[in-house]
Amino acid sequence: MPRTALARTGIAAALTLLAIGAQAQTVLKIGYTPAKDSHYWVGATAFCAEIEKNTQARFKCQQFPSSALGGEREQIEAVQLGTQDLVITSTGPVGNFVPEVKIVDIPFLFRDYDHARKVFDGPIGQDLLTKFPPKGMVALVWTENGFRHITNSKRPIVKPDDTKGLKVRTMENKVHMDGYRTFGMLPTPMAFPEVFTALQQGTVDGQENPIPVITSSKFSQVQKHLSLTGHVYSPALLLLSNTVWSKLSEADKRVFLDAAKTSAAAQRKKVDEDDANGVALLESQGMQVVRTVDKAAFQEALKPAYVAYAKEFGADNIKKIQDVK
Ligand code: EAX
Repeated sequence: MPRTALARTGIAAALTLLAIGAQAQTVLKIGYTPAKDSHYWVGATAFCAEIEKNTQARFKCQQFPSSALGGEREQIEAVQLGTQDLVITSTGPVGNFVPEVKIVDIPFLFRDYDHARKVFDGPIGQDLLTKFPPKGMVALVWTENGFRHITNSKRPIVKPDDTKGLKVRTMENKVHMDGYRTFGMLPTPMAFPEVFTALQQGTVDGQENPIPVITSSKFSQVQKHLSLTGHVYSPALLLLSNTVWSKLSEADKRVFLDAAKTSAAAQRKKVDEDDANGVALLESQGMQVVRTVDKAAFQEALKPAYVAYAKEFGADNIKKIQDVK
């Protein structure tokens, strides 16, 4: 073969390889409500790095932090439809899609991080993950938002009575709202993208979220008081559209599930770090922090709600979660 022809063949072959490479690369859209550098971003970044590395870059991600793809309910709907590939979401709106999940949103159900992580990584949590595929989504892993605390612009909160009459933004979550009403507060459900402005304009007096959300959302700019109520554990999930999952090879499915585990570990680590450092940071930004909250009084106030929870979810099922050591 003459030299130029040989060169041409070589170039053509290289171009074909490039084309195959380009064709075979799938870019997955992953969204979440917290900002870049938040715990969700850490989780997403770890997941994306793992799948890219372990599929020889046949898969990579494009990240959409800061609610760029909407609130959590909207993003879950998009994942269900397959117009969005992945979402990391709190369980806030999840019970409206997969009712079995609602039980984990009961306030004061989990003693501490250890307890919660054990439940979600154990049989109870893993069984809940199996409820998602019939709803059009694969729940790859339980990850974490953190224990939620109340912030507000009016006064320090030590006991339930201090919340009386406060308009507090909550997630669109009936289990939370029913519980919080027993504290005395007026729960106002609202999608996350609206929260900062609502706090700024005084449409609501307060909100409740874990430290990593309070710091990454800069709520200290619009809230004076932080009470470390830890009134509910807020789990999170990494959800993948069935549309993507059903096209994956068995080997790629394994890669995605392993990547999800790595991601959850990284996200939980970031929650730990933010919980350890975030409160002092918020103080330095001008927030007044109540560290000693009368948790027993909050639990006492919650008793009527627990009667209703037991009716709805079964006292046995609640006890099964509480009994995990
Ligand atoms: O998942 O809506 C909320 O308050 C959530 O905690 C936030 O979107 C992160």
